[in-house]
Amino acid sequence: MSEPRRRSWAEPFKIKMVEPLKMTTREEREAAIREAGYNTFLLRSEDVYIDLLTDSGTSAMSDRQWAGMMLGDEAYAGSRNFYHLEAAVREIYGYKHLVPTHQGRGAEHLLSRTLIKPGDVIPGNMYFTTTRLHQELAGGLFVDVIIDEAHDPASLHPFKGDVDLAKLQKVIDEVGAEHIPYVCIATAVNMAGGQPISLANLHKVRALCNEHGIRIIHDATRVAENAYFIKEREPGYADKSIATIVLEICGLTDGCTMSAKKDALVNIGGFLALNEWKVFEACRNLVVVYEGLHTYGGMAGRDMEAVAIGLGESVQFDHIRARVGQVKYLGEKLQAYGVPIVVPIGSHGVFLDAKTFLPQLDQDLYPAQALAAELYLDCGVRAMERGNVSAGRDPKTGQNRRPSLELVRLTLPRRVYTQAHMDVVAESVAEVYDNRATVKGLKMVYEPSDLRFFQARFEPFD
Ligand code: P61
Repeated sequence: MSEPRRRSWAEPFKIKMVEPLKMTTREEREAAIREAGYNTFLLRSEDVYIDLLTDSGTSAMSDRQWAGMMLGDEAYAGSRNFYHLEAAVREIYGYKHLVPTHQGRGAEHLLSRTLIKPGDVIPGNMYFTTTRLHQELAGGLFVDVIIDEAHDPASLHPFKGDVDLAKLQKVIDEVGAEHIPYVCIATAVNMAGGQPISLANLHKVRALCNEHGIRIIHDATRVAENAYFIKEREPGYADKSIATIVLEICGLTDGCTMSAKKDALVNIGGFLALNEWKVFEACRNLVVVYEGLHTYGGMAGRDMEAVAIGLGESVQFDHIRARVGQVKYLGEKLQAYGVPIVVPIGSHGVFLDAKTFLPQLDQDLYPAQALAAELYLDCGVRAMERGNVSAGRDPKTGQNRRPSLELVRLTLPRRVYTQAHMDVVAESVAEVYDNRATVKGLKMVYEPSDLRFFQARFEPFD
C-alpha cells in the first residue's frame, strides 16, 4: 500500500517588503539586558534579533490595509473611515453601536467607569492585567471563575477558557446579581496560554446570566483565533466558517472591548462595541473626555480604515489556519526537544512552563522573568514574563500573588516571521533548557505601583 500523501499548508501571502534584522554578540546582549534591569520590556528593540515579546501591534499589514491608509479621511468629525469601521463591526461581530478608542485599554477604561460602582464584583474567565486594573480603579473586584484546568499547564482540556458554572453561580449567590454589572468573557484567554472557550460553555453562561439579568461583556481581542479552535475541536462546528462562528460568539454577548492590535492586524487601534443604547450613550459621552471625538476616539482616520479592512482579513480561514498553525509548529518543535510548555498549544504564542523548567527557583525569585532574560542572552530572542511579576501584589495582603501559572510567553506577531525563524527560536530555547541547572533567580530592585511588569528592574540574586 502506498503511503498517504502529505498535504502541508503554507502562508497565504508572499513578502513584498522586508525589514533587516540585526544580530548581536553575547557580550552586547549581556550589556543590553543588564542595562534593561533584566526586564525584556526595557530592552531597545534595536538590540533584539527575533522579537516575540507580543503579538500586539506588531503584525504585518496587508497591501489592502496599506492601500486603505491612503484613503484616510482626517476630518475632525464624521470621517468616512469611522462609518466604514462601524459597518465592519456590525457585519463581522454583529454589535450595534461603536465607540472607537486608541487601543484596548481605552475601551476598558470607558466601560469600567460607566458600569462599575464601588463594591461591585466582576466575574471573568481569568484576569488580564489591564482589564483587572481598570475594574479595580473603578472600585470593582475581579473574581476568577475559569475552570480549574486552566490553571494547570499540563491539563489537556480542549477548552481551558471555559467558565466553571458552579463558581459563577456561587459568586452570584454570594454577592447578588445587582452587584455584578457584567461577566467578563475573554476569547482565546491570554493569561491561560491563549486557550479557547467553547460555544457550548458560552451558551450555558448566557443562560445563567439571563436567569439573573446579568450582562456579558466580551474581550474580543483574539476572537477569530478562538473561533479557529472551535472549528477544529468542537462537535458540530467543523463545517462552519470562521465568520459564522465569530458571529455566534458575539451574538451571545452584549458588547465587547477590543484591542484591534491583535486579531485585526493593525499597529494601533481599538474600540468598544455595545448593543444597549443607554450604556453606549454613557460611553460615548466619556470618550470625548478621555480619548477624542466619538467618530475617531484617538485613532487617525487612516488607522480606522486599516482596522476595518483587517477585521475582514481576520476571519479568513487561510489566514487564521496559518497564523495558529505557525504557533503550533513552534510548540511542537519545543515539545520534541522535551521543553515543558503549556498544553494544548495556544492561539497566539507558545508559553514555557517556568516552574517545571527551573524547579530550583522559588517563585519569589521570579523564574519566568529569569528565564526570559536567559533566552535573550542565548541568541537575542525577546519573550515576555507572565507569572509572579505580571500578577502583581494582592491589594489586601500586599504580598506577591504567586499565581499557579509561571510562564514565559513566546508570542508570534502575525505574518511577520518565517518557519526558519521558528527553528532558530526552538533551538535557542532547547539550548537554554539543556543548561537550565545554571540559571539563577532575580530580585526586584525597582517596583512601580501599577502594572509593575512593564517597568520593574531586577538584579541577579546570589
Ligand atoms: C499583549 F504585557 N495585550 O498580549 P491594549 N485584552 C487582552 C489583551 O491581550 C490586551 C488588552 C486587553 C497585550 C499588550 C499588553 O500586561 C500587558 O490594546 C486580552 O494593549 O491596550 C493586550 O489592549 C489591552 C502587554 C497589555 C502586556 C498588557 O501583549
